[in-house]
Amino acid sequence: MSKLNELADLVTEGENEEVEELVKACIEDGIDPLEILNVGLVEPINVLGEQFRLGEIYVPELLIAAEAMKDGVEVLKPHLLSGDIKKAGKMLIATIKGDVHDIGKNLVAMLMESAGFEVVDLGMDVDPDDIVEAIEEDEDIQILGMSAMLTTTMYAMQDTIEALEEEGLRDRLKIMIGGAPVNQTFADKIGADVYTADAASAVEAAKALLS
Ligand code: B12
Repeated sequence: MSKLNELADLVTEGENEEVEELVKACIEDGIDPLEILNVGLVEPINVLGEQFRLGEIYVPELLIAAEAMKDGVEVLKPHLLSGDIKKAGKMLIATIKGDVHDIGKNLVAMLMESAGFEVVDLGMDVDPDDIVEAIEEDEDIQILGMSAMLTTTMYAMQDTIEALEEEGLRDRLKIMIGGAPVNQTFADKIGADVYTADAASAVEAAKALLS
């Protein structure tokens, strides 16, 4: 079995310490950090997601695997960071109100940082008013990124954009959205600038928005 397949199995089983050790071994073997991330750490979560959808596994199994994945990502993080001190721009990112899914949001934040962006991460379950306040207080923020994974929470993105409009802040920013239930049509509908399907394309889109 390849090291990356073994890593994916360990994430699935929630073996935190073994995941950390194997990520280190993969790095020592010279495997591309992005490949370690996508194949070894993220893919098993996607597979479990499908099993969860089919009712084959439950929330605890997901949580255990998600924690193991996060520990692996922490080990990997310094190897993804480019060390480029030139700031590409400043982004505020948050998982929207009512939603505690933060794995995807964290990956976007991490890849944005590795591409030279400064990232302010407000965390998960973030109220629109808190986003507005943070943007009001920091004039350097050029991009707002919002993540939602539930069909019930995606409309909190719209609430946030409306709240920004009310405060006259909307036109100061580029707004990016992401997460399983949203797409470009939804982005257009709520007045966001762009939707992207994954973290790597989020980086490309952010660069394009600011260029
Ligand atoms: C892991 C997970 C959980 C974990 C979350 C742990 C954590 N810390 O995040 C736990 C167990 C806590 C959880 C809880 C729940 N979950 Co859940 N969960 C998932 C699961 C399996 C994977 C999500 C994930 O992390 N994927 C991996 C990451 C890397 O992918 P991603 O999030 O899509 O992110 C990528 C892109 O979307 C994009 N992106 C993401 N955000 C952003 C932001 C920007 C700005 C941009 C540009 C791009 C971008 O880039 C990311 C990286 O490439 C999904 C199933 C799925 N297939 O999505 C269900 C899923 C989202 N959950 C679901 C449900 C129903 C729930 C619960 C309600 C379950 C329950 N009964 O309690 C609760 C909700 C709690 C809440 N209030 O939020 C449903 C939602 C259904 C719906 N239509 O709304 C899903 C789709 C599963 C299903 N098919 O039924 N869940």
